[in-house]
Amino acid sequence: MTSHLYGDQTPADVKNAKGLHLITQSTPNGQKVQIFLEELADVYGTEWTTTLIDISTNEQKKPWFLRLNPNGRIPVIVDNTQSPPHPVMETSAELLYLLKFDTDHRFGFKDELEQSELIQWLFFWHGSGAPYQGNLGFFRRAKEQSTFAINRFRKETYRVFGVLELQLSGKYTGQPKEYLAGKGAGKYSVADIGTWAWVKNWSASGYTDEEFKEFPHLLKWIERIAGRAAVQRGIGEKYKPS
Ligand SMILES: N[C@@H](CCC(=O)N[C@@H](CS)C(=O)NCC(=O)O)C(=O)O
Repeated sequence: MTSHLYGDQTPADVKNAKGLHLITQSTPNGQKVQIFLEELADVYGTEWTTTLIDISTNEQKKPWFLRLNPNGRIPVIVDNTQSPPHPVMETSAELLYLLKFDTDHRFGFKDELEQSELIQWLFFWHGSGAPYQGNLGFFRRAKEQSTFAINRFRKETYRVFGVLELQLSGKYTGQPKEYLAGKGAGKYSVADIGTWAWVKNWSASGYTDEEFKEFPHLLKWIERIAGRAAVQRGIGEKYKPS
């Protein structure tokens, strides 16, 4: 146990966790990590414990949380098998950290060029997808409505969806893909997990069926991934507040 990581105010289930511990709420960012842990459980029997918090109460801004993630945002994982325990913030960094448990490279690649593709798509969504779609939601829900801001983020998010469609359709590469990264048709990886958790909410983000008709490959990709048992568990009841 380290003195700086856990304090008097740290909830007991966080402080007493022995192995991998996830602190989350089932938002798109939380779901990325929830889904990957569920996938790891199916293949390797990976175990972890979970603390659900309610970000509307600003629990994530309290000192006990900031000790683990100074950015004050969920999700966070703490690997208590390390000495001292190792906290990981930022969802894409968390997915990459958890790849160490994927010893058979089921959700990542041994080949360094394929892994480079995975990292490109993971970063693409982290830097160019989540912030746009997240801000679109923020401004759509805001009491003070700004048409300028809504239009900006609506347009950019739609453009980014179009980039995913381009990659999956193979329009310029001649290689249609089932998944974002990997040779040939690609392989389901953490790049898809990180992206899917957000993109699946396109309708709730205010896009119409008509607009999404432009993205047939993206729609099939959303369905393909939604069909996985681990994905359904990762967004399911287990992560809803009791
Ligand atoms: N870039 C961060 C974003 C995390 C993030 O924005 N989490 C949201 C929930 S989806 C959050 O904690 N919001 C609460 C807050 O901003 O206080 C990541 O990928 O981990």
